[in-house]
Amino acid sequence: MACKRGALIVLEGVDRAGKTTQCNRLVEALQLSGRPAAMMKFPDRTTTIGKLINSYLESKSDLEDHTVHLLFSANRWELVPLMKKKLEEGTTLIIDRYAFSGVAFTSAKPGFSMNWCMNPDMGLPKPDLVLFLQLNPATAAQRGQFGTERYETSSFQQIVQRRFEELIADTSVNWQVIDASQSIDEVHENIKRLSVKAMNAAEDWPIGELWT
Ligand code: ADP
Ligand code: FDM
Repeated sequence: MACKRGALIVLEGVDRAGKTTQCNRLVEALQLSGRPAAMMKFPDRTTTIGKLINSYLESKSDLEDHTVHLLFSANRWELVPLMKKKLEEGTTLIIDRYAFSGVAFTSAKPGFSMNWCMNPDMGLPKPDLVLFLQLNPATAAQRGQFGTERYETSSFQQIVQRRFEELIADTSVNWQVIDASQSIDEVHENIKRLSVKAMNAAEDWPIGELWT
């Protein structure tokens, strides 16, 4: 590696926990401090696969449950060459949802084991840090109603939350749970501190492989 690599930092959490707000704030703060950083988001709805996913999420089309799970995973794999290129160039990537959402959402459907759901994402670039924005449903509700997309119901989201809790128990991943009920500035300060620490720790290590 000619230069120090960037870190792969993922934000996960329930709907309206503040993931998108905090990804934007973090990228802005890192760039202002002179550290190259870029944001990515999964699903990336702009690719051919992403457009199929978008149509499914908007309930404009139906897809068989295994099939859509594999499409979400394929949507990550198709961006792996770009992700690796950026990381190796020294850019830190801040990602809004990743394989953890993939597993939590599909395994919340009847008949899906977490193990089956994890398989297609095994070997993806491993995040150096996964920040879980924790927010109780009552506080989330105060931030606005659910939208109209698939999965946006409180009963489904409760199961998703339980699946996330099981994933957080996996110590092979560097999870940090953040109290997302604090103000936007307070959450940002916590996230920035943990991210800078993870960036400094990652620079001398190769990119890992998730769940292998
Ligand atoms: P997510 O990406 O997790 O669904 P968003 O970042 O889109 O969440 O935020 C959802 C809503 O909550 C937005 O209106 C945003 O301005 C607001 N919000 C985000 N973080 C906070 C916070 N810490 N306190 C209060 N409102 C917040
Ligand atoms: N989602 C997201 C999945 O079901 N699987 C995945 O792999 C990923 C990355 O898609 F309901 C779900 C989670 C959420 C929806 O919504 C994406 P946003 O608002 O674009 O994050």
